[in-house]
Amino acid sequence: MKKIINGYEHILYQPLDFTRQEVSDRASEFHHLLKGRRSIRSFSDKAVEKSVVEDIINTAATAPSGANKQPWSFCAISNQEIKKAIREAAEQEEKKNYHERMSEVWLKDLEPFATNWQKPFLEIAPWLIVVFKKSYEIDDDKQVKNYYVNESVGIACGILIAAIHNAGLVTLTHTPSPMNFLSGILERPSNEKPFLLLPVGYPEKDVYVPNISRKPQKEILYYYE
Ligand code: IYR
Repeated sequence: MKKIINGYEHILYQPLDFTRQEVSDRASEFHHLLKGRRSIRSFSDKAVEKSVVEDIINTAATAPSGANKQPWSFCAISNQEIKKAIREAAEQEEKKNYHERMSEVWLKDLEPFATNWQKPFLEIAPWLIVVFKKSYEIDDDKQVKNYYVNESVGIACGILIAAIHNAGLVTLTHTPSPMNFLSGILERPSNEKPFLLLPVGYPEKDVYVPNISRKPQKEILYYYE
């Protein structure tokens, strides 16, 4: 079934046809699944198949985006030398962050997470996914701006993180700061800026995570019925 609207072809949307019970069960089950997600900083070097990484990234790329411009690129890195170069560059910046650039308040806020400038997971995790945002496209040497780039790429990253967890893998939303070094190491074009770095793999055996909780519903959900 096709229609021309505004001069453009439209196709009939096929909605998922669940019963009320299925809707209710699926909503609850998905919440239960994602409730178990945790940011993990200690990885096993256990391999993850390339096809899995591909499925996860293709899932992220289903995200809605401003005018469907899909203003993202995903770099999937398993090459050991490149991972090492990324670790070294990230640690160089993080060392400055922890020792010079971060405020006392910030360092205090991070204490529960037991973080520091060292990032061994960048070499140990079997894959690093670096998400780049494209503020503009280069068309015949002209710059054409994209829309709602941060929102679009942020949504894609959210879906990426959900897909990683759904597959039984773990990740960390890592933003070494500044992270321009990623453009150089990965030789990305000038219209791409690094947005997020996610190590992907299995957790190290017996990994501990901070005993922190999510805000109660009454602090985040306001009904207007
Ligand atoms: N980028 C640093 C510091 C850091 C900052 C925040 I906000 C965190 O939630 C966690 C870490 C690092 O990766 O260690």
